[in-house]
Amino acid sequence: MNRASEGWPRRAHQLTFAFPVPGGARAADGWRVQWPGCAVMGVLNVTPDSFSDGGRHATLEAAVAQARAMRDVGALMIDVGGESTRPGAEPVPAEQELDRVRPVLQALAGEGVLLSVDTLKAEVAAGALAAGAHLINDVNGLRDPAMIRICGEAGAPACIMHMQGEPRTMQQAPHYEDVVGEVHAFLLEQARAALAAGVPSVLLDPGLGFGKTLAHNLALLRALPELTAGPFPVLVGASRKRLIDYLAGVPRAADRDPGSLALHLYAARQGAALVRAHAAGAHVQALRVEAALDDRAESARPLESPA
Ligand code: 9MG
Repeated sequence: MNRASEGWPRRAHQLTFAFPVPGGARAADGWRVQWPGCAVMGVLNVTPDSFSDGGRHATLEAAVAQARAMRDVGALMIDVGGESTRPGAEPVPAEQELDRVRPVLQALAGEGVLLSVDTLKAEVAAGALAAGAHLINDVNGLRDPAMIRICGEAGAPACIMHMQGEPRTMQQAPHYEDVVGEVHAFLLEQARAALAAGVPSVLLDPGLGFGKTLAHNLALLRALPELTAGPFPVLVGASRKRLIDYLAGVPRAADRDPGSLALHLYAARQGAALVRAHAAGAHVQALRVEAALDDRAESARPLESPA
């Protein structure tokens, strides 16, 4: 068994920012956020057609309340998205996407939580960073050179996700000769390009469900020890995805949190640094319990609190 799947020692992960951020400590090259083991990126969709919440958080107040709740239960960061990337989704104009995310970012600025923005448009990324976002989550993996330039100039980290095709058509006929090799090579190549352009740090993400069949998703999950063995923190996102339906027979997206949690705990054991989840509180709780059990088993240290 490899060390990552043994769960101990849980690796420390870090992201570096060129500007002060919540939870960041001053370092020689910027502000550093560090965490042990696997943390949670909470999903905050501000789209009317979100695949999981049908636009329930469409109003500013509801979105901000949801973000605060995820922060309060221990999510490391909140991922704010103004355009659906579910399979078959149509793109929206940049202006409209930015109009959805900007007020949420402005309302949450200074509220002590890292803010990521899920966008594949450079124009939206620039507007979001100006409005207070700390990190860009690009499902297009920084393929647009303008995206790399904007993150580099702002000194903001980026999450580089692998996607084959585009959301509208990506599930029609995904094809790879070697899904793990191709996805891994793409992520490393994009990471090198980003760092060379001044992006201070990156997260890598195999992009479950983005131009991938069930077999592709499973191959990538089984390759997590290899994907997480490198120097970059790896994010895994399976929350409420169709993959859970294929594995466990759960047709309604809103019913898929238990399966998502099981898959994310597996990913954490394989070395994932972050999981992207709708049910942030359940994930934080489960990851903490598992980490505490690992710690206790391996080091026989007493738990810090007797409760
Ligand atoms: C926006 N979005 C939806 N699913 C995602 C995933 O798996 N990873 C990342 N980085 N973003 C996602």
